[in-house]
Amino acid sequence: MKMVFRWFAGGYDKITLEQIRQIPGMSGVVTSLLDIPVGEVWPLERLEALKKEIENYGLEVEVIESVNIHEDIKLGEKTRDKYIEAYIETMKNLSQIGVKVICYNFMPVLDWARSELARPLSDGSNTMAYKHEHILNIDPQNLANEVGKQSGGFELPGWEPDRLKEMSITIDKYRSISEDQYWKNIKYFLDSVIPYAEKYDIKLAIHPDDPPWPIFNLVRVITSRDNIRKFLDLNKSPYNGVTLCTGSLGANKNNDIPAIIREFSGEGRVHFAHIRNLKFESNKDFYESAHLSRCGSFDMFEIVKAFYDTDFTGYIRPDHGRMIWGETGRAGYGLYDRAMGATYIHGLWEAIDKMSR
Ligand code: CS2
Ligand code: MN
Repeated sequence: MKMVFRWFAGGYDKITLEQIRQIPGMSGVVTSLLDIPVGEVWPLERLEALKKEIENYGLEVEVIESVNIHEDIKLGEKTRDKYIEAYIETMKNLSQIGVKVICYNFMPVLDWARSELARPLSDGSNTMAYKHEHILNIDPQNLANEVGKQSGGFELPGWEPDRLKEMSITIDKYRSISEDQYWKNIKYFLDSVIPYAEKYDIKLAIHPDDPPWPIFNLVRVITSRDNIRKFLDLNKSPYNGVTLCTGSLGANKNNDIPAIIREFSGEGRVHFAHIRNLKFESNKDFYESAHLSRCGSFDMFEIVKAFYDTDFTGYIRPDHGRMIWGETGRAGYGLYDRAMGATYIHGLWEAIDKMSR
């Protein structure tokens, strides 16, 4: 496996490449061009400059998160082909700078949802939290406003302004789309882009829906073992794979994360892993804890061991962390807690590796 760290390029991050290179065992960053509107081609010159900037710090840029999918593709509108063409062109440009994996998601309109971005914990740190009751009783526009207010001025991945602008109109369009139709739209996308993924040698890795159940009556499908199986069977190329995000999938207690990792990583269909822990407060309520098993509800040893035992050769990044030591910044994406998360995962990996020799 290769350990990587999410970094928001183009002045969107206050964490520097100089800081990231000093985290032990970091091979590279996971990044994107946040200013390019969804549906437009990422220009090769911009990507070449980005690669140069990152490589100056001895870091690689082999994983992109995300190249977002235009709503017209998800909705299956007639205009989708033009956006699919742009997607393929972006993949081609990314392949030219040596990108190996693209993480994306297929959630309607919204990406992840939380009810609080900075819940104070008893140790003085703060973290993101999800209260189901709150999400049930708020409309999406108000949630977007709340997220905006709590974000401290940082553009949050998944809550980009161009996504929120026409949110209510887009949400209305989804009302007429059945789950069955949604699966068809996913398949149409996959069958269009996967041949090019093969040609350009870039693996596509869908991110699970977060939380893994419908919110605001919008369909959500990448939510469970069975649905991931269904997704992978839509197009059986090994280039059609998943980003195994423990915190997103694991928010549903019925999802047995180590078993899901063993199954799909064992088949070589997991290309990227997001590793983080959650602490459940009730069935559907949780906060994002520190990475250690003892701090949350997941068995992180079993999670890392499942990757190890299936000879996982993809990329791992520590997912969201808390804000600690007085740090302020983009919710979930501070420096310190994620750096400790990465080191902890390295520690588990080394121990498992040595024990199994
Ligand atoms: C990420 C997602 O910050 C997060 O919650 O895990 O926003 C992720 O980047 C996207 O869903 C991937 O497309
Ligand atoms: Mn994730």
